Amino acid sequence: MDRISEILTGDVKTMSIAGHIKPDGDCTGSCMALYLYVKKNCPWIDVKVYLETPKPEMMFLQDTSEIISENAPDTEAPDLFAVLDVSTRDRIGLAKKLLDAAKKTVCIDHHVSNGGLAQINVIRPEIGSCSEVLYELLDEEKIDEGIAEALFTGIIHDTGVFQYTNTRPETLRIGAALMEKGVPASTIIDETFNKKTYKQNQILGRTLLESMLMLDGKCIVASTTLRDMRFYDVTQQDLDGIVSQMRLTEGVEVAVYIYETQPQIFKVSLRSSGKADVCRIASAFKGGGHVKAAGCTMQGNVHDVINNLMGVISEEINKIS
Ligand SMILES: [Mn+2]
Repeated sequence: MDRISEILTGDVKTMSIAGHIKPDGDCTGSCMALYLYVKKNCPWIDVKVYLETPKPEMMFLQDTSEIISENAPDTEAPDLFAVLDVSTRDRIGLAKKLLDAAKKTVCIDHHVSNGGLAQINVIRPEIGSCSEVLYELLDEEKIDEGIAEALFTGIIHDTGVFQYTNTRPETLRIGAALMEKGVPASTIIDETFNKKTYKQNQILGRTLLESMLMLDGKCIVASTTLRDMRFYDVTQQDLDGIVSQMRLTEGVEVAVYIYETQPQIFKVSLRSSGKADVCRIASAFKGGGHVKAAGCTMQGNVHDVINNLMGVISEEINKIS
């Protein structure tokens, strides 16, 4: 399939759209963009969007109040079912059964691991966000400001505001085209991506303050215990982004952030500045991930966990220096 118009044909009277469970910015953005696009341009189609309640900062997108989060679809199967940003069946959630029931199914995605779960599959692992994959299927002149906002939001979330290595020259050209539709770019970037709650800033500050440089400054380590989390009244989600900030410390090759999920059980987050392979470090403790971002789970007290990690990390750092 090259154009979305190939499937939005006159015989399609009903359509459902779904993203993945725990929808992130790209998932919410791409699902809402397609929903708004069909509503605006295909008045003959009765379209529904199934998605777990998005994060509060995403709710400014047009028509998010129409998202169906609670009730699973009724028995009537739609003519067309589209899944976006979903790499495996079991991540579809509420609307999963429509994949077998719908007359026609399409999957639009960018995950390398997606083997193609629908009848028609547009899977582009070389593209940084599902929202960009979708954009390239849409007719530019049919994109209005609301659709553009949803696509723009999706793109900035999966590319870290055009900053990760998955950002292509074309990503910036698409971003520019969407801005020309009237997208308030800097407001969306601040409100949905940069903004932190006061509590999130407090735990970030405390973690950085108590971080330690080890291995001649090539490794930075910090920890958060359940006690700290209770003190600052934060959840695991509030800890997102801390390890990325630690990684930006000058001279650091590996950043290690550990936080307690249950008494004496720690989630270990590892980031590399480029040369060290943190996936190899995580694998030594039955974890995994990518070369530059990986994780594992370890048991014991904070000091045991850090000691056990340091042996493997110093080996990895010795390899690259
Ligand atoms: Mn995505």
